[in-house]
Amino acid sequence: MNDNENNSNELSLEEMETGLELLGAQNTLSDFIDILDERTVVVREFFANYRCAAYETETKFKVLNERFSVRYDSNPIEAIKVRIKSPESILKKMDRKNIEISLQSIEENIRDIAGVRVICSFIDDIYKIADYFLAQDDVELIEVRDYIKNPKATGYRSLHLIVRTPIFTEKGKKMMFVEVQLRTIAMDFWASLEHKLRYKKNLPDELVREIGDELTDCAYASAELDKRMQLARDKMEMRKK
Ligand code: 0O2
Repeated sequence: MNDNENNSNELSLEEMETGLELLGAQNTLSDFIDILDERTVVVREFFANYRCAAYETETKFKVLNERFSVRYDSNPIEAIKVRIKSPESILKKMDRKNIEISLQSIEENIRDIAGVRVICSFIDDIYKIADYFLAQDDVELIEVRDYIKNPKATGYRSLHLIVRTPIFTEKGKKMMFVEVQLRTIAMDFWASLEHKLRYKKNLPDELVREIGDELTDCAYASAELDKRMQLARDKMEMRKK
């Protein structure tokens, strides 16, 4: 909303002050604003920690890509994307998993607030990059979900790693959960389009089913494409030796 718009639902400072007095509040308006600010700072710090963890992890992959380019004369990583789960998406997940609503409980139970997506050219590169990443002594592996070897029913493929990695705050070292999703360009292309189509609203059930089947077929086709590209690369590598 435009700042200049006059919103009749908003209270002026004087009205808020009078309201607090009427409620018999002990705090002055400035105390009240301080309390709100403190809470906001805690929440901002909470999300900032995840952003830092995602940036630290992103840097690790950038560095790995650089090392590979020197050593093997190739860049296995095409792109890296960082995302922080939205509060709305966190709340939905908490509801689905029946998790108590508190920052501590979110921190302990939701492990994909910081997400780093690494897009590689070839399937082999995914496993190679994952191995080098996990070999770093400040990366603690919590869980691997290999949706490349075992695709989801939708056809979704990616290698998911849940790790814990440190960030360094003014208060000291803090271990943070990060979810890393490694995929090929074809896997990413499919997942991005599928995500857009799957969440289109107000479609009749019949059409949703039909599109779902079509998308699963596309996933098989894109997996086939990945295999053929890998084979082509293997042939070239053999030739070089
Ligand atoms: P967003 O917007 O990326 O946050 P868990 O509670 O961890 O056991 P969860 O979170 O369902 O269960 O874990 P899963 O299925 O291993 O991985 C979830 C993430 O993988 C999703 O994040 C997607 O990013 C991706 N994903 C999984 N299945 C599919 C799929 O069928 N299609 C697409 N396009 N992506 C998929 P979020 O939390 O759903 O969303």
